[in-house]
Amino acid sequence: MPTLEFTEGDTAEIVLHNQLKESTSLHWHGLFLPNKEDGVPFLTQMPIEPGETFTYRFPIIQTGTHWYHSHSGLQEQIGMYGSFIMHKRADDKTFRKGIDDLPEIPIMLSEWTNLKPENVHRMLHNASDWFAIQKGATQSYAEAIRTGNFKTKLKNEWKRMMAMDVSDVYYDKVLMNGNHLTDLKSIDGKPLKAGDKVRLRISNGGASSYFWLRYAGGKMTVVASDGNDVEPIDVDRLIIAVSETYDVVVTIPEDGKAYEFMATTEDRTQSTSYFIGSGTKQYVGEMPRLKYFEGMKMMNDMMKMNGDLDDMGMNMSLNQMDMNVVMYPEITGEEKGKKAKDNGQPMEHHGENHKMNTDEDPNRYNANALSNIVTLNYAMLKSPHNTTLPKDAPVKELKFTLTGNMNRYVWSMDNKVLAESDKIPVKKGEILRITIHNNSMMRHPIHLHGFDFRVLNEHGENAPMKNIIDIMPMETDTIEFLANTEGDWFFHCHILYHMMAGMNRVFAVDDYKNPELPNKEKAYKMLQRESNMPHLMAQSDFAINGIDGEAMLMNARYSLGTEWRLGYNDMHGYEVETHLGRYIGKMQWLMPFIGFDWRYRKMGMDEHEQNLFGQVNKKDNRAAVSLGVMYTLPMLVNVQAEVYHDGIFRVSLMREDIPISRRLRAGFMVNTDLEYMADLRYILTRHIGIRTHYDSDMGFGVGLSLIY
Ligand SMILES: [Cu+2]
Repeated sequence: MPTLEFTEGDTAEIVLHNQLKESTSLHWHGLFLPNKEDGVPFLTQMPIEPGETFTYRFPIIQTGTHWYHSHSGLQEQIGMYGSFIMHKRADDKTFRKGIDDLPEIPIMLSEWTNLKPENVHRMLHNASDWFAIQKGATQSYAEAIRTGNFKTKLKNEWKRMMAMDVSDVYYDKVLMNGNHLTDLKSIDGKPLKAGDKVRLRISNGGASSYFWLRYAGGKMTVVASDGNDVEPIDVDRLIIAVSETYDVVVTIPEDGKAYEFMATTEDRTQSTSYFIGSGTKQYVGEMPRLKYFEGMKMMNDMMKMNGDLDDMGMNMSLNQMDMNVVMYPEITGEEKGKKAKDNGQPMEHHGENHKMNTDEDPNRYNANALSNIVTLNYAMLKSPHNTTLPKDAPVKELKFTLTGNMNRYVWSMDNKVLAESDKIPVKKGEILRITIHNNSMMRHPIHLHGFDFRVLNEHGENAPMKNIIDIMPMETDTIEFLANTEGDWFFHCHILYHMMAGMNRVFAVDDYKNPELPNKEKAYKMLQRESNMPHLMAQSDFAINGIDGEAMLMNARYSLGTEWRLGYNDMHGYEVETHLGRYIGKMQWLMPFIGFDWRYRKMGMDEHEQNLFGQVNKKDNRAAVSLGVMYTLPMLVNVQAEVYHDGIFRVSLMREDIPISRRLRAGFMVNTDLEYMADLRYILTRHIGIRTHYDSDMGFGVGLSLIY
């Protein structure tokens, strides 16, 4: 979408004609505006239906680099975003000569997947490991054994973790302003030459990707974040969180060369570049592959058996301690056994000296202490102005813990999704001081609509102003802002798939009468429903000895699933089991359920089998209702205990998807009916695998396994 440019004092009037076949909206990210212009369907306006026209009109009362995007469904993933730049007036007393008058270029970072975003969303909820296969990040047992990390992998599964990555989704391409590679030889018709400085106004419009930003022509100077000026600071690299903006000044050192400005996804699988200047291309170099097993060791140390994280007394905050440095070869050295190879990158050779760090080193996660590479963090951001809030305003203190689990892809605050939480009432004129602690295994970029907040750091009165704060696992950060504009303001994780999973809250500042929203209560219910939609998963085998499979419909708490085992004759039998369960607790290891079983099988002489408890199990023709409970044990083994209305009791143990190698998965099941099953599945594509299994009822089988 186009870059929109304004100057402070303008009135923005933006007319949106919806020519899509679905409803839409536009949110003005980081802007101060009346609540009814904020563009969140069911919270600040009704969805703009196909064929409708909606006019957004608001005064421009701030400056800086911002952006805008659809706030409807998953439209942000497929390209509905653009830069939104507000310039200072020439007489602005904050105008910075040498910065605000530089030639500039807006850069919109984005990512592209060939999959429909609805499928990405579904696959994340279904714990599909297809993205890990594409990234080469399966972290299988074979790989663990080959690299001497077998114990690490065992401990990881003992602590009930699945293979982790720094990001969830594999993307086919990442882009700057819609292009993979761009030459920037001139700005506004003026050719760039040695000594010229260029201001890059960078917004991360990615739905779930963080990007590392690096420049081949020396240090970059960060001059603003989230549209707010900061004291210029020179860095070698910075990570830009989902939806953050940074203004970065780069210098062209020599004529006849084009210097690469590169954005690399945090998982380092994709990158995109601008070449600034004209002539021979000067490359900044690819970032080395992450050391996943080092990351796994680190997570094993942090993870307690109950699923909480233990920061081991490090009081982490403001991105200063990045646990992920253990995975960065450029900081902590090449993987054991591998020699650091010279790839002509003078910037990235400092790690080797630091291999000897012991576990007690207080700086063992401090990238800036471990190497000569200067990485930006929030402690380094300082506002050029006094940003303190009125001393006499009442203060309301709030605390949020970011919670969730990877296995079921549930993301919440205080273990409640939006569908389980009311709006948080705030009085106009109150200061909200919010402390956020991340007790989940992923980082979350938390965004506040309608206001900038102070990020409390060591700069006191000059604390920087932002509207996004990225919070890494185990970090605790405090922000504060003056709630002086009435309305319902969204507060949420900006990773699109986390937001859609329910990691959201709403601050209701006073009782705002919104003309765009005649029935606020009903609209809020719709918003709650939209962020907790059920997901379908289905899988079935078509083997030589029968068909077995399952289908499941799940949301944040509930799961409705049906399993079937259908033989090709009466002797093998037919069996269908249906369960409706509710997951309990943050980690969702416990699920009580009610069930219904139906089975039919001919045993030949009408003989009945006894189970482990001596109960006779009439298998031939049985319909039974059950009550049961499923629990995930260490090693990700599920134990399921079920009692049927006729008194029959059954306990089963099962494990699915043991990652043997990159594409090979194993599973097993045993139960007290003396049934057992073992299987191996080789994953060919996202939907197709080959599966072989041995089943006590149906015998040996091999066939195709289809997954949706
Ligand atoms: Cu998140």
